[in-house]
Amino acid sequence: MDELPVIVHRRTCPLCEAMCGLNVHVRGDQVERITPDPDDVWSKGHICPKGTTLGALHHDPDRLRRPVVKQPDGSFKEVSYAEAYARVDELLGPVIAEHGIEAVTAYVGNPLAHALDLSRYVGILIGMSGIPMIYSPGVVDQWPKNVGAHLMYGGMWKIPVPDLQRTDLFVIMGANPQASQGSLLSCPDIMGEIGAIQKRGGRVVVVDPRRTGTAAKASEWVPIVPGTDAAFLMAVVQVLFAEGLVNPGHVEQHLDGGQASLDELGVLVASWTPERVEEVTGVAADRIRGLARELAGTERAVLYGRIGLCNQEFGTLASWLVDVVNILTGHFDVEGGSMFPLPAAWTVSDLPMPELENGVPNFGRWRSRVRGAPEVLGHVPVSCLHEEISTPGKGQIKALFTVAGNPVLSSPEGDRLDSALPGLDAMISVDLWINETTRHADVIFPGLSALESAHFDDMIWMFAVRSGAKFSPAVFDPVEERPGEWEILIRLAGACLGTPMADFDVVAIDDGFFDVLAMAHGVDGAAAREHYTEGGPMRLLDLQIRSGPFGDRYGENPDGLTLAKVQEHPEGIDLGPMRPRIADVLDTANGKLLLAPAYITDDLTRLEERMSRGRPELVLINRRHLRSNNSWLHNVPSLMKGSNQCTLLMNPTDAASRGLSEGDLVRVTSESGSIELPLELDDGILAGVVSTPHGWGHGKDGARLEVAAGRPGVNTNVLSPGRLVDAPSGNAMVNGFEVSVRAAT
Ligand SMILES: Nc1nc2c(c(=O)[nH]1)N[C@H]1C(S)=C(S)[C@@H](COP(=O)(O)OP(=O)(O)OC[C@H]3O[C@@H](n4cnc5c(=O)[nH]c(N)nc54)[C@H](O)[C@@H]3O)O[C@H]1N2
Ligand SMILES: Nc1nc2c(c(=O)[nH]1)N[C@H]1C(S)=C(S)[C@@H](COP(=O)(O)OP(=O)(O)OC[C@H]3O[C@@H](n4cnc5c(=O)[nH]c(N)nc54)[C@H](O)[C@@H]3O)O[C@H]1N2
Ligand code: SF4
Ligand SMILES: [Mo]
Repeated sequence: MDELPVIVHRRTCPLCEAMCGLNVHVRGDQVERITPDPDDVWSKGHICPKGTTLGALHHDPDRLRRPVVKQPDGSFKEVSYAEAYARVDELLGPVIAEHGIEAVTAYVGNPLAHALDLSRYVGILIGMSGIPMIYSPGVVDQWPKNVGAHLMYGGMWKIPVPDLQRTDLFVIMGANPQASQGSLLSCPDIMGEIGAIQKRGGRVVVVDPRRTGTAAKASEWVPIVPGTDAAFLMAVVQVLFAEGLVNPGHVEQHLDGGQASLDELGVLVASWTPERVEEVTGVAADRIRGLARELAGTERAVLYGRIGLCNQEFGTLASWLVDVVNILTGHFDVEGGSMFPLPAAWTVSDLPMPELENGVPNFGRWRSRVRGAPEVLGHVPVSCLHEEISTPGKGQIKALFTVAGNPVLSSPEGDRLDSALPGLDAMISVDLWINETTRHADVIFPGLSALESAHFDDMIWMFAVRSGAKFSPAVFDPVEERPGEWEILIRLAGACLGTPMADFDVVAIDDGFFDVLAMAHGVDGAAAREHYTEGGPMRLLDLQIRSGPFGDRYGENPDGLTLAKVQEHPEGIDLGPMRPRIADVLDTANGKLLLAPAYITDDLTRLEERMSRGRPELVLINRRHLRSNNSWLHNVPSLMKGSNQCTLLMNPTDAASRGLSEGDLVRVTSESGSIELPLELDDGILAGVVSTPHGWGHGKDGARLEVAAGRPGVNTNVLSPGRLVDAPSGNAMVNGFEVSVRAAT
C-alpha cells in the first residue's frame, strides 16, 4: 500500500447546508484523512467534525453494498438487483391488486435534500407512481415556513434568508447554528460571521429558552418561555406601529392592498402591547420595546427564525411574524436584511404546483382517514402514519416505501410506528444502512456512499446567502456496477404502475421527465437532449444550470454557465451575494405580496387562548449537537467519542426542588410515554424547561449499526405527542409540551 501515491480529491460535504469544501486524501481505495479545502471559493477552509467522517461512512462495514431481502427467519440476505426487483414485484403486486394504490405510501427523509440524484428524482416516485400522498419530516421541521411562503409570496419554497454577511444586527430566534451550521440558511462558517458582525460594531441577539453555543457567542441572550415567540413578536409589531416605526421601503409598492394592508395589520396588533405579553413570554416589556426600536433603527438588520419557531405550538404565526417584522422595518429584499437567494441551477423542488398556484388557502382538500387531520400542502402530520398502518378498514396502508429516512426515531410517537411497521404486507426501503426503521423492510436497496457519488446541491442553493456553483465528481467507483438511486426510484414508480421492476423503461421515463422540466424553463427538451449521449442526473443538472439565471441557454448566451464550465472549477464559482429581486419572486395570483393572510391571522384566536393559560411546571424542548446529524451519524466511531450527548438538560433549581443531581438516571414522562436518561445540569436553560436531543434510541434487534448500538441513547420522540401540532401547518409541536421528571427507579 505504502508505495501508492496519495491523491487529494476536492469535494463538497453533503451532510448539511454549509456545503463545506473538503480535501479527501486517498491512497489506493482507502481514505487516509479529510481536511478543509482552503481554496474552496464558498467555504474558504471552514469545516466541522462531521465533514471529516465521509471516509468512515464510506468504509463502514455496516454500510450496505448490495440489495438485501428479508428471510423467513427475519435475517437479511444479500441478493442481486434482479432478485431484489423480483421480490418487490412479488410483494407489491397483490397489495395493489387487492387494495388499490391507495394502500401504498412513502416516507422520504432528510438526506434526500442533500443527494445529487435523490433530490432530483424523488419527484418521479411521488408523481408518477399514483400513490395518493406521502409522508416526510418536513412536518417536524419547516412546514410553517412553507405555509407562510406559499400564502405570502406564492410558492412554498420562496423562503427568504438573512443576509448575515452584510448585516449589523442579527436577531436569531429558535436556531442554534453553533450546532446546526445553519438551516434554511446556507452560509459557511456562520459562527465566524457572527463574530464578524460584532467586530464591525454590530450586534447579535439570540432569543432562545436555552443559552446555546450560539447565544454564548452572541452580544446578548434573551431567554424566552417555549412556544411564546408569536406573542413576543406580536408585541414587537405593536411597538413598530405604536411608535411610528413602520417603513417597508420599496417593498410597500408590492404589498397587496398597499397602505391599507398596513393599516389593517396595525389594527390587528393594537392590543398586543409588550406589557400584555411580558408575563407569558418571560421577556420584560422594556426589552421587547427596545428590540423593536433597535430593529427599526438599524440600517442593516435582520430577524431570523428557525426550527425552534416551527416545531412549536404557534409555528405558523411565529414564522410569519418573522417575515412581517423584516418587511415592516424595511429589512426585506435589501442588502443586510432578509433576501431571496438566486440558485445558479434552478431546483427541481420549486416547480409551480398547479393546484396551489393562486395563493389562496386551499388547504384541507382531504383529511387523514383515522385522525381526520386536514391536509396542508399535501401533508398531514407524520405521526398519522402509524395509525394509518395499524387501523383496519378501507384505505388502510399496506405497503410503504422509505427513502433516506428513519421515522422510527425522527417522528413523534416513533415507538408506535416501530410497532406498526411489522403489520405491513410490503415495506421497501432505499437506504445505506439497516437502521431502526429499515430493519422492518422486506427489501432494502442501498444507495452509493457519498464518496461514490458525484455532488451538486439542489435545494440547498435556494437558501444560500450567495449564488454559486460547485461540482464534485465521485471519488470512488462503486465496487460493482450498480444502478443509481435515481434509477431505483423510477423502477419503484413502475412497480406501482404494475410493470415488473426489471422491465420498466427507465430511459423513456427519464427522457420524459427531462422534457417536462425543460419545458417549464422555456427549453425544448427533445432538442436539448441532442446534446447528450446519456441521461440521468448529470444531464438534468446540466439542464438546470444552462437554463438557469446564469446559464448559456444552449448557446443563446455563449458566455453563460454550463456544467462543463463548472467542472473546470473544482474550487467552485462564486456568483456574488444576494440581490434585491422581489418582483421576480412573487408568484401569487395578482403578483402582490400578501402581508397578513387571513388563514394565518385567524390562528390569533388560539394565541389569545394561550395568553390566559397557565404554564406547566416543566416543558420539554429539543437540541442539536455539532457532532451528530439527526439519527444517522452515530455509527461513526470518531463522532461517538467524548461525553454522552443523549442527556436531559435541566436547570439546577429544578433539579434541587426534585432532589436530583448531576448524572442521576431520570425518568421523563409525557402524555405519550416515558424514557430514562442521565441528567445534566445546566444553568443556561430556563427554569421550568428541560431539553433532550433527537435521533437516539439505537441498539434495536435486527438493526445493523454496531458502533451506535454501543452507545444507544433513548428516543425522545417516544415523548412527543402526535396530537400536538401547530394547527395551520400540521407541523409537530416537539418543543414546549408538558413533561414530568423524577429519579428513575
Ligand atoms: N423530537 C424531534 N424530532 C425531530 C426533530 C427535532 O428537532 N426534534 N427534527 C426533525 C428534522 S428537522 C428532521 S430533518 C428529521 C430527520 O428525519 P429522517 O430524515 O427520518 O431521519 P435521518 O436521521 O435524517 O435519517 C436519514 C436516513 O437516510 C439514510 N441516508 C443517508 N444518506 C443517504 C443516501 O445518500 N441515500 C439514501 N438512500 N439514504 C441515505 C441514513 O442511513 C438514515 O437512515 O427528524 C425530525 N425529528
Ligand atoms: N450538527 C447537526 N447539524 C444539523 C442537524 C443535526 O441533527 N445535527 N440537523 C439538520 C437539520 S435536519 C435541521 S432542520 C437543522 C436545524 O437547525 P436549527 O434550526 O439551528 O436547529 P437547532 O440547533 O435544533 O436549534 C433550535 C433552537 O431552538 C430552540 N427552541 C426550542 N423551542 C423554542 C421556542 O419555543 N422558542 C425559541 N425562541 N427557541 C426555541 C432550542 O433551544 C434550540 O436552541 O439543523 C441541521 N444541521
Ligand atoms: S459544517 Fe460540517 S457537516 Fe456541514 S457541510 Fe461543513 S463539514 Fe459538512
Ligand atoms: Mo431538518
